[in-house]
Amino acid sequence: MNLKKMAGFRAGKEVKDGQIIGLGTGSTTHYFIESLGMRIKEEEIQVMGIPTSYQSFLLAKQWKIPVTSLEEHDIDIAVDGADEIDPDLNLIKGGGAAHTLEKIVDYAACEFIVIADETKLVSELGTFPVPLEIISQSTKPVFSALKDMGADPEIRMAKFKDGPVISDNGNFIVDANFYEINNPIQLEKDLNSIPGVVENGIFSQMVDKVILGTSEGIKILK
Ligand code: ABF
Repeated sequence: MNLKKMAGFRAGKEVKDGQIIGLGTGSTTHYFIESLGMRIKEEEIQVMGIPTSYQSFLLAKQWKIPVTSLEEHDIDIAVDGADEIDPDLNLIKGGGAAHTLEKIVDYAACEFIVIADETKLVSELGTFPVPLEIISQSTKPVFSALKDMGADPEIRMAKFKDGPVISDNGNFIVDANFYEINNPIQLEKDLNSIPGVVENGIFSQMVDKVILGTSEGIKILK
């Protein structure tokens, strides 16, 4: 049983005819976009998507989901993945380096739904390093500020390109390992106050619902 597929397809059922949908990024959201495309084809529902990355834009095109923008439409529901989910439904995101646009789209939505398999649930955030999108010229002072905050930062290096990962917005990604995060709400604010940080991957107090694929079936967390 593919737990990510289970969660993605269950989220597809949440969408109502006529809605504007934030299309998240990642391997779980991949299934959600597929399920939306199938509903458009089979049920002829009229929806539009607002992508959070080149990946979700291309998938939307592949599944013939009409695409729009925040300039033109407000978002009814955003559906997105996560790297870690804590008991208060705070998240770490950005493993796919798309967290800046994900945060803009997810936070703008009337309802923000997270889809994940059960491995993403943690008792406390921080095992997964916090991704930060940064302006490349700010690397040295950003590293210094992160170390002062107790983190071990690393520039994310590309696998199929020499040098660093470059985000969809043309910036570097830094993975800051805090090991344990006691106050994600404060840390989300503090990280964005470092000059050069475009956006960080902590998403606190914004999730309305988590659809979790588990070996015992779908679980809904609110
Ligand atoms: C995106 O998808 C990212 O923010 C996050 O890194 C990732 C979640 O992982 P997965 O590919 O397992 O869905 O939402």
